[in-house]
Amino acid sequence: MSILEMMNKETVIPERYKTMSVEEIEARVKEIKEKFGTRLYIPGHHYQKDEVIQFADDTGDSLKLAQLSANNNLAEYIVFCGVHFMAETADILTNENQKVLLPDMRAGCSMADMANIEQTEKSWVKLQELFGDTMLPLTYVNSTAAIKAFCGKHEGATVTSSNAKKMVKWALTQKERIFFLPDQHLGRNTAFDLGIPLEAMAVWDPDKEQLEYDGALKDIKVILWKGHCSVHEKFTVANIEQMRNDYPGINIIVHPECSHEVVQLADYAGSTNYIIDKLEEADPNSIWAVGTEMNLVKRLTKVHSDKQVLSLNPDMCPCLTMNRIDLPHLLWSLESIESGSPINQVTVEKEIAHDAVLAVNRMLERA
Ligand code: CIZ
Ligand code: SF4
Repeated sequence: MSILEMMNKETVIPERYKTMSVEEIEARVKEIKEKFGTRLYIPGHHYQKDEVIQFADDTGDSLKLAQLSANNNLAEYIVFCGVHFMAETADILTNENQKVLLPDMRAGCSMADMANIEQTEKSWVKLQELFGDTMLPLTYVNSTAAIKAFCGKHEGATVTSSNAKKMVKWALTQKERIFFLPDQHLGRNTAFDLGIPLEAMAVWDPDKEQLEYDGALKDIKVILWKGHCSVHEKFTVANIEQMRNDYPGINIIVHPECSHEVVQLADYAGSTNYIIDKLEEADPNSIWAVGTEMNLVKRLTKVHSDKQVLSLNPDMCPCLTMNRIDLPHLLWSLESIESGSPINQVTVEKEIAHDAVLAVNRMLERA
């Protein structure tokens, strides 16, 4: 579902949640959590605000949270503090008796919205005219359930930023080339890490229905969908140069959703879990510039008070859609469960879920 579709579907949060004090909201959230006990499960993504994370039963990346939700047979209600595609994955992996709720339906992901299923199907037909049956589709988990289902149907799989390398390697044992959606940067950075030269990568522009590439088609190993994360694209080479100039000896660590140039200049690149672990292991007094979503960077700064942890871009804003989930929306969601009429339930159509599971399972079997 695109952000626009979600907004149209959305019911608006009642005014009274906006007038309650933080203390009142926190007290009610605690009360409902206690009342429901194990019947309620609140997973919180690393990019969520602290005001919400404090109530999370578990924190993690999208895949870990979806798996924890699926393994949690006691939870009747899963209030997913993250964005829409994560709640969809949780719904796909959980059983029919479990309801997945997203506290604010406007919490989408602009990257996931860059690949809709109609364009993807159309693009596939065009690309098959060029490449025949030589492509395997892979999609980053940051994509709609329909795109995951598309990959499932065409023998492909999902990937996360933690297992992308393994999955791309596997995909290239299945077919001559991969079609990687929707994040060109994760696709490019991963393939490059595996030794595939930039010259063997083409970018598919779904709006112009054009392949951006200078060379011979037969040499293309990776076809990258022209999508990106609007948060991570704001980390630049100039930011890195500035940091190295201002803080000699600084360590630069970035997420692979950043551009290839930024990843190449950084000292380390990896998923949210990788970044968290790397800072955990770091020497006291070391200095770090982190290129990922601000809520996580702020949390790392707080947790590692013995180190200096900065945002790679000092003018960075948090991911706006992640930030849609706040205390009032969390309480609204919990009270709707308490009243017996849960709102903002995320449900993936059966047929889509069936094919999407194929793509997710191909990843889980290998990574
Ligand atoms: O998959 C996730 O949770 C995201 C969005 C990033 C990561 O690196 O964990
Ligand atoms: Fe999507 Fe980027 Fe926000 Fe992650 S940080 S949810 S990829 S827009």
